[in-house]
Amino acid sequence: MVVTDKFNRVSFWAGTGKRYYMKKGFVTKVKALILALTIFSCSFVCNPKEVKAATNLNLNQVYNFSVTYGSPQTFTFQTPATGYIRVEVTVTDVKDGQGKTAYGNLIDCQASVDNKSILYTLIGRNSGTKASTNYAFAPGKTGTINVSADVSVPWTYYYQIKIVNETPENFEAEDNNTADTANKIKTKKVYNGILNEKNEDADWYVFKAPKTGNYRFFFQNMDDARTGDFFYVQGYKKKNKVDSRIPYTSVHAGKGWCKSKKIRLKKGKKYYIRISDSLYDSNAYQIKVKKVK
Ligand SMILES: [Ca+2]
Ligand SMILES: [Ca+2]
Repeated sequence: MVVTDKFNRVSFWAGTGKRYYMKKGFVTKVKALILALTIFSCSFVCNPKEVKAATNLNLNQVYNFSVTYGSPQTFTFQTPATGYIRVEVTVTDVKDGQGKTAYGNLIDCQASVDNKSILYTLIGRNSGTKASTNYAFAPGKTGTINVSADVSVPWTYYYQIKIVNETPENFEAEDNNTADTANKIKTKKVYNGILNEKNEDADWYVFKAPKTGNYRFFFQNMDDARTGDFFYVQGYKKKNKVDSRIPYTSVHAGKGWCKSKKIRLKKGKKYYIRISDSLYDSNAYQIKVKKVK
């Protein structure tokens, strides 16, 4: 936009985001406008990646795209209100410069949420579907997927993207990484959660005893036993006071429900559980609490 300021200078915005100034006597507004348009159009030609808006993808929808060498593609998505996500990518076909099916070269696919990498893989015609592991994030975070063909051949790679959103019942609500943001749990319900990559996630839960009595907490590692995965649980009498009745204990895949000792609580007393430190990435788990004799 061309304007004249109090110093009698003509200025205009260019596509580069800069404001350019000129003396009014030097150039007319019309000339400034022509120059602005020239620089703006040049910015399109010179920096196509900067001005091309990324395509936003919906969850649980299959998208078909194609990519060629020298034209990397960027997509965005938003993390869901509940449940967990994973990104799935499949190369469905590859054509060479003559339009014949080609094999051998791979495309590069990277996905991240909030600058945390969740997928980095090379995919070809025979790779099948490559998927990230499952991740639980706070709602409304922006995810990014970058796809590129890095080998300098005139091939076209056809591929599919699906961002899967699974929504188990009573699923944890991130961010619950501190006692202050603990998720509330009650008896007679099973709660589901996922620990993202090791040392990057902790899930806090708080239980408020509805009656004075004994309670027992149960934890289950939902990963396949063959993964050898485990995570840790720790009980807290208060937000910052660990309880030796539920010491820092590992919960292993394939072991079913692991139960705590009896915890005696007065009516209205809060008790905290911290689930953390999964050995590998994306450890799914369940937690429940029962009143016992
Ligand atoms: Ca979590
Ligand atoms: Ca968490």
